[in-house]
Amino acid sequence: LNKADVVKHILRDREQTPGHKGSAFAPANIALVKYWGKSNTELNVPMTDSISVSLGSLGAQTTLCVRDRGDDFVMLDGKEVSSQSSFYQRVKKYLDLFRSPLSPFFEVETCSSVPVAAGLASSASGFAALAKALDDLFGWGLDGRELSILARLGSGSACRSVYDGFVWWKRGQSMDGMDSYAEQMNVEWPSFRIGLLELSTREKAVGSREAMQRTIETSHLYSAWPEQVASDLDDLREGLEHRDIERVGRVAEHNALTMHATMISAWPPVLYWLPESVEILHRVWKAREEGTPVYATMDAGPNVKLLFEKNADQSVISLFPNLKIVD
Ligand code: 2P0
Repeated sequence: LNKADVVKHILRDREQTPGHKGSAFAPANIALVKYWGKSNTELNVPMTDSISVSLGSLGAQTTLCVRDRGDDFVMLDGKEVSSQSSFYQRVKKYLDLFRSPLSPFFEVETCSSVPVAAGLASSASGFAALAKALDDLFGWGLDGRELSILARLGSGSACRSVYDGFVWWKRGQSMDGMDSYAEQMNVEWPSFRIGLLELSTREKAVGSREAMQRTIETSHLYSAWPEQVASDLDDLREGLEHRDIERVGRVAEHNALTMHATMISAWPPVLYWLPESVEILHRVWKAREEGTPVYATMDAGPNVKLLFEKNADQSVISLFPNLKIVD
């Protein structure tokens, strides 16, 4: 089964005539229990479940309409994206799944409020917003499960960006990935805070797609990863139910460091950290020793994200003056 079969299956009884315009917003997300490794690289079906938190108003706003000739036209933050760029190619390849004689080409305009330098995957909010904008353009009326599956075909983590709040992506069991989608968790925690520390604007050396594949193929530590994730998922779910920042922070930080340990043990090694990343980790641990419940998580880049509660925000800001708190 390939992506086109999945799309055909989801859209089998749906409208093919596009409307004038579709638009949608999707938030970025940060995983607290990470997704690292696929059981199906074509369909982005993950080896394990993962849990994330969406970033409110930080994300992608996308508007879409049909063009009847030429080629796809892509704008990002008000600028035309070159058809030579990998960004354009990735969008085009995704749109290939939705073409018909009534919609041969598309015009896509995306505005991203995700700070580029903060190391937040723009592909997650980008593909979630694109899937939702397509749904709006064609008037399909897809439900969350279907939107999540379509977003996953663009980028794995995008399937979590279909929702706000805390989100659980179930890896599923079936070969075609039809049961691999995200759902919103029933957790209200308005005082939970995420802080972003921007370290580097440099392009990452290895993309996460290649890095996770390399980890699976070459790291002996990878066999321990699914086990760690299974116990972290239970631990995190309970921590979230009790809004227990010490438990949620501990699980998230431990899970992130285990993911990095696993990829560092790949060959060639995948080490996203810069000296500043390590320095910040030490500062986080010192802050905890001195009584501030603040925790760190890191993704496929050198930047560090902090997790804490609202009542700690003054002390966290005084320790990390450059922190951008997500609202
Ligand atoms: C996550 N990351 O759970 C993990 C943690 C990065 C580190 O999902 O190949 O862009 O498109 O499925 O989703 C980044 O990987 O990869 C990611 P693809 P994706 O957020």
